[in-house]
Amino acid sequence: MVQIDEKIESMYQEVLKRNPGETEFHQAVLEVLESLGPVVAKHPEYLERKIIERICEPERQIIFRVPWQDDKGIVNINRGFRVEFSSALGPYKGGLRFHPSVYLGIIKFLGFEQIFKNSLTGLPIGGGKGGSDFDPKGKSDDEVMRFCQSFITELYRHLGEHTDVPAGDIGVGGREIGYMFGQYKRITNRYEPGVLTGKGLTWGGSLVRTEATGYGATFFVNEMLKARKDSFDGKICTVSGSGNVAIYTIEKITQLGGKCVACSDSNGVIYDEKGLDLDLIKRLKEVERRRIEEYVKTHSHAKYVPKGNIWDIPCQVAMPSATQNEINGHDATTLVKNGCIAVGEGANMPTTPEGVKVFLEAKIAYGPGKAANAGGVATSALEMQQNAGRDSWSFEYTEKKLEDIMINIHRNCFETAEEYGAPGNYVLGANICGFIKVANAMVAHGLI
Ligand code: NDP
Ligand code: 2IT
Repeated sequence: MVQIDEKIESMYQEVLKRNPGETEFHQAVLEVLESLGPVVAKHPEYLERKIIERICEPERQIIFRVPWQDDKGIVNINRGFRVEFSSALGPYKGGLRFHPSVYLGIIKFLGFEQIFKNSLTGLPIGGGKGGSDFDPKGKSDDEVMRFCQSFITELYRHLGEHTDVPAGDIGVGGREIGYMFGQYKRITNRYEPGVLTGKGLTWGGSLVRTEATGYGATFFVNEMLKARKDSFDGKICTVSGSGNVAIYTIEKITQLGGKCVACSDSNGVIYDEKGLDLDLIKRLKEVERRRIEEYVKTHSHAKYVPKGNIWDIPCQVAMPSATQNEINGHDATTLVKNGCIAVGEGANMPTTPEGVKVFLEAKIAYGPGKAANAGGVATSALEMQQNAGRDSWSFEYTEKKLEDIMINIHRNCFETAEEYGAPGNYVLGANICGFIKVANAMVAHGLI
């Protein structure tokens, strides 16, 4: 058992008891609670008001049936979720994940992380997350549309620009947001763009939202490198996944002078020592919805390793951008041994607790997801801002805002870590800085 402040230990035990079997949620809670000992020592009011116990209990959890018909006319039933975790700082905000592995424990870990991530952005957004165990892989556009329509036909009653504003996550991108927005509009008879983010550019979307998570994570790593008087210039980088976050991480790293040599999907790893051909990856993944192994059909010099482990490939910067717990203790040790000096988490909780320990002990620049990948949701908040003002901003203006937000998050995490006696520990910095703002709002709002 990891040592945590004893006052907090019993709170964690209570979380385990109240949420049996939700291992990812337990992991996310423990990681935050482990940072909070010195915070409650300084702020006894948080203990009196039971802020930690309250923050670990979602304000509302919605679980619903999603029936839909496939192209053969066969009826399918999936389960839908929306966990509205915290509205202390604004309307519930967070993505929807469509993946067969989704169950309540995954949505709760993501929703819990989202509270602190959204707080770090400095923008007025609370934390929530949702999704379904629906598997979009291999489904036709019509099947995806019917599923999305059924999903939103139940969820719409809980949404609203001042209430709860979903967006994308794994398996949910522009296509799915379009179908959900269309159905929301039809049911409510309201053109309410602020109800979903990640919309298309001609119907309320924001420039840079597509790029935001990957660009933001890369800006964050760039700041960590600058703090060590270093840069991306000439660095060999590996980026796991080949979805939205991975693609725009590769793009920004390349723009900043780094060289990405590997990416992946759940089937295997692509290694291209000449540097990844991003135009090809975009065409395969964004346009044709194919698997990454097809990369080698165009570039025969590149290698595809089925079931390969991307973290075995030597790199100086690693950007996990696929899913939770994709870097274990062994992978982290391999990365450090192979000369990795920085890790920026585009994905949510991609590193296991053992892996995190390895990175912290090696004192490499380690940017945890809730700080490093906050650029996606921050740009969602910018999309909401543009929707509220019936405005649309240029790419350059929006990207500059994103970069400033990431610089700010980095500075706040860096300074908080120093203030609490753990210089360079962005895990502690992010957890404490994210938590305090939410806790103070909760104290101000009274016992609700
Ligand atoms: P996408 O669906 O666009 O891409 C996901 C990628 O990760 C795919 O390459 C997928 O491979 C791979 N992947 C997913 N699940 C697994 C798994 N269980 N094992 C191995 N590989 C897997 O999703 P995003 O790029 O949007 O999301 C990636 C990560 O970034 C997630 O952790 C998400 O929570 C996080 N994130 C996303 C944000 C956003 O704005 N989209 C914002 C902040 C964080 P395959 O096709 O084989 O499944
Ligand atoms: O994990 C995340 O921050 C997201 N999937 C983006 C959430 C959002 O509301 O843009």
